[in-house]
Amino acid sequence: MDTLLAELTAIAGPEHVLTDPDLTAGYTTDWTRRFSGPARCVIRPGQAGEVGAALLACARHGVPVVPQGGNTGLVGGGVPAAAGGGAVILSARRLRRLDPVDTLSGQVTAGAGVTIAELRAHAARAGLEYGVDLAARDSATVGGTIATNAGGIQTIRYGPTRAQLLGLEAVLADGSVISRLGGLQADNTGYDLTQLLAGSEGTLGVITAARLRLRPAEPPTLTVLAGVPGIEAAAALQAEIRALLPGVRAAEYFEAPGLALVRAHTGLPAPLGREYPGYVLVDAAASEDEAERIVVLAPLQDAAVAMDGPARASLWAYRERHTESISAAGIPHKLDVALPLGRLAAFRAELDEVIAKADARAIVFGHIGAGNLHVNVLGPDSDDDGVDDAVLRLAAEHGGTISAEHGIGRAKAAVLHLSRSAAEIEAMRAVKAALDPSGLLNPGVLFPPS
Ligand code: FAD
Ligand code: 2HG
Ligand code: ZN
Repeated sequence: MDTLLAELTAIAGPEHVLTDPDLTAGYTTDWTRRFSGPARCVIRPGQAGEVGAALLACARHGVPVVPQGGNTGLVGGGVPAAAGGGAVILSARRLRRLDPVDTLSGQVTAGAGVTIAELRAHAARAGLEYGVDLAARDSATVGGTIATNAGGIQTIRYGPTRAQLLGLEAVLADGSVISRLGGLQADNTGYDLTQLLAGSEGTLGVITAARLRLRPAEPPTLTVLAGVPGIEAAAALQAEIRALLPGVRAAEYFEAPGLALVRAHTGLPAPLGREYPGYVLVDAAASEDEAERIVVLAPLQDAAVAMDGPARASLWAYRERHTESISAAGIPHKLDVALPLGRLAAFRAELDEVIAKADARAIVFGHIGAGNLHVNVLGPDSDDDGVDDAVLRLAAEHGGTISAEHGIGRAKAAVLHLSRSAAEIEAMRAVKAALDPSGLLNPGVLFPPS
């Protein structure tokens, strides 16, 4: 056993340092299967102190560390580089503290390894709700969603993960611990290190716990799935519904090719009486009066309307099962862009030309209420970035961003400049250099090679 391995084994115990390829396989390849890299080992610390000791040991040996949560990330940020020199994967999944809900403040402290489903269920038992929800809820973790600043289906209602974040505990590259779990809602004392770590994608520190804001429970009572002629009509319809219903929580979009893949993969029946080029799914907390006000809208004449849990879930399945259904058809290039709502139609039309030139096919869906489209491209080889570049450039040309919610990871590090100015990248690099001077935390993620 090499010295580092011996030190890590002494820190976390032999059962929590994995080297057997059968055991590490689930950690070294990402959810999409597009990104994969060798790891010297996987360490699964059980508490923040062990995280600090592990980071110090790796630093002494000059070995890079890749923090990982549920490994549901879609931009390759949670697995080592393909040509990596054998990083240590630090899995935060065993950091499973989950304190009782503080109902007075509407807050909770959760360990980085708690899943979003567990957190949401915990909040619900106290009559409260955690504002972030996403289809990966059973595996995605508190730490991973903070590190990526995950969005999800409720972003238009409650904002992304950083909007739920009141404080966190994290271990920095030098092993020091920063801890702000006090839950102060008013605290104006200099740089906001909590928010700095949100969206840092494992490059500034390992998040071990977080203090999170909860919301009064507001169960959705109405789900509507309507067909539309295209994306422009979809953007208009969701805006019309949101103007009539103040309680809209989600406004989602998908298209006929995605629906066909979902139906082929799941065996679900057609959702509506006929086929449409596009579909809008809206979820809302609405009174019966409000519901009646919107079901008379012209585009909703052939809509499916659900008002109880199981019926709502069966409508959501058409949207939420896109990701797994696409993966069943191939290894996708996942491009997660957002555009001003007024630019969606122009972007969508030009996207077809870009995809045709690449001899590929695109499945387009997403959180249309936030202008966020998931462009999944099937066809090009995994290591061929040509189509990725073309689609991301197109989004930037239309005033959009190259990442709405999944982050930059390894997948988009080389094109960060499409969404960030040279001055911004320089400032971000300065922060990185100050907190991780040896560059051992997730090298190759977020920043283009210098
Ligand atoms: P991982 O994948 O393990 O890691 C993601 C990144 O965070 C990596 O850079 C990693 O280094 C870093 N990281 C992980 N844990 C820590 C930690 N404790 N400290 C520091 N850094 C850490 N994303 C959305 O935003 N919205 C969606 O609607 C959405 N839906 C999805 C649906 C499906 C079916 C799938 C498979 C994915 C979806 N995702 C979505 C993407 C993914 O779930 C999110 O990016 C999520 O935040 C990743 O969490 P994780 O725990 O799996 O992190
Ligand atoms: C979603 O909104 C996720 O379902 C995954 O962000 C998107 O698979 C994707 O591209
Ligand atoms: Zn999404």
